[in-house]
Amino acid sequence: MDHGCRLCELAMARERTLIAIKPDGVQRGLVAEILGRFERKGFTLVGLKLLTPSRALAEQHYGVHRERPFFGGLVEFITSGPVVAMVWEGEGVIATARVLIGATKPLEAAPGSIRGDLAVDIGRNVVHGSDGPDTARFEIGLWFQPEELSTWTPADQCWRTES
Ligand code: DAT
Ligand code: MG
Repeated sequence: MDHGCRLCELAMARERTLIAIKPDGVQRGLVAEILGRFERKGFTLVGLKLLTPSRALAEQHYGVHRERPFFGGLVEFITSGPVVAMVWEGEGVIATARVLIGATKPLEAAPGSIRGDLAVDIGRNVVHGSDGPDTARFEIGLWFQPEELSTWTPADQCWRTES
């Protein structure tokens, strides 16, 4: 799809991903720590709310894992308390957020990544991030109404990106 034209550049710059601080991250008081890593990196926060997900939301969100043995426990966990759902924007944000988050198994996650620094158990890996453009679009639509997202440009954007 990307053939280097101005429209593609604009679409890439407006790329968005769904990041969620799971109940363990909220309970452990890690909201500012996790949110701050995306903020300090230079991405733009365009959606933010705290909610305890319904079972229906959780089952849709993790629908691709429906047949896996851990699905029931995963849904129980993600619905067990408040989650901080966020939408972050920026060029390459989907893939780069996954790097910032680190591997699914925290013991294998690189030091410096969120899971590498802050978690030890795959069932308590503190944060979710969309894994690709189609997933990101689906998950953002699932967690947020369009009017809950703000399209804006930080006043210092020219100090973050050259163009
Ligand atoms: P990720 O969250 O890194 O995208 P995933 O989409 O494969 O990982 O799985 C979603 C979540 O399900 C993951 O964050 C933790 C849980 N999970 C995945 N594999 C698991 C397993 N083998 N045992 C227990 N929980 C697992
Ligand atoms: Mg995933």
